[in-house]
Amino acid sequence: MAQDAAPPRGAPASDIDPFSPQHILNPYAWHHEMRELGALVWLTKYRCFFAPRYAEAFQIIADYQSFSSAAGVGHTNFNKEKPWRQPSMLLEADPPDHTPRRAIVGRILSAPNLRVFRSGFEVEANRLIDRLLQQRDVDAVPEVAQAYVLKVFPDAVGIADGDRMNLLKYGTMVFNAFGPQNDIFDESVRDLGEVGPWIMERCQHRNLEPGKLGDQVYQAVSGGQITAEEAPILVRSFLSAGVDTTIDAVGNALWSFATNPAEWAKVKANQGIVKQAFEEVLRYESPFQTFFRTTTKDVELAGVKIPGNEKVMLNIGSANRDPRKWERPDVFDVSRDVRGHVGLGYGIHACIGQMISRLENEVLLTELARRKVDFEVTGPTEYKVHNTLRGFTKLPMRFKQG
Ligand code: OVV
Repeated sequence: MAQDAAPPRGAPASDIDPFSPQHILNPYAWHHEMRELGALVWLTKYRCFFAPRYAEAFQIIADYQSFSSAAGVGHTNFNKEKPWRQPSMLLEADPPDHTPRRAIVGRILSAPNLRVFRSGFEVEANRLIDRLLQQRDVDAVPEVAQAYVLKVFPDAVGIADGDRMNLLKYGTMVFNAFGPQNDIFDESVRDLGEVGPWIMERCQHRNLEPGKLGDQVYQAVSGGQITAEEAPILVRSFLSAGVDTTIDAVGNALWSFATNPAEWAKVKANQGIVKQAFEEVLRYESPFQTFFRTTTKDVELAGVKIPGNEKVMLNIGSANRDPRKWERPDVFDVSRDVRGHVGLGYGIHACIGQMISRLENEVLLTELARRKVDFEVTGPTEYKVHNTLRGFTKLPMRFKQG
């Protein structure tokens, strides 16, 4: 690891490129290296700080007054550069603007409001499992994770069937755009085509099934809580954030259990631990790995003075495997006390869709466990080369009745 002779601004420096395909595909070794290097590391290539350990990552996401989201949670600083799309009203906003929007959407995505969806998710999970037990050999990315999530989630939002692969193209772009404008970013822009307008059309009230989650956002317009112009942008957040992340979580869960059969045996023996086991998946293989905040003023962090309007990079995958916080962090252990993991963030910007994503995953895992289904990895897997998400592009698996 080459280091500058004089590390800028009192922090150790590294010339590593966290967004190179090699590092994306094998993240845990360089996470370890960065955590050992320091609590705050200056990335010479991107001219920004990186907080690789749990304590500072937590401090940053908890302190939304010093570490802003309104300048974007990607590498692009909206104070200096124009964002590629109209900013999210939730993700890319600070209080006070953020607060009422969060309250409205938070209520729509709350556990009590989602209860009506459970039985439908169970039906779809069981249909899928029937299919898997018949086929036996599948690529679990398209045939399990994508098939299930692209069915149940857009249905819950109230999006019509058809062209749902567009949701994946859009999500890929949205999450790659949180990284630097590298080749990975350029490729997802090229793939985008007419998907942007397609997404915005799906967000219009006339295209959303009455009573479902998207329509509920528009009901807040008639209630006077948000304006008619704001509603489609809020629905856009569902479609941006809710698809890829949950698909990756399903794939990462299947892989984690398949490669740790003793842990799956515990879940089969006691489905009461599914919830906790899924949280361990989020810690062990966090789908949303990398994002940024922007300092609102001079801030001192880990003894380093960071000037205002500077990007600070976080990696929750690294925080979730920091041995300063976790015992045996590289071990997948569904029995551990996983409370405090930051796989879904923390504080005012903690994942607002966490209850529906958990519901999707918990229902699928519960049904697999209840039916005593076993699954194994049967061939070479491939991870996505993606600026911010960790998940599989290829996951060959065999499912069988245990
Ligand atoms: C958490 C997240 C990721 C991507 C997009 C959005 C949110 C959004 O609100 O659009």
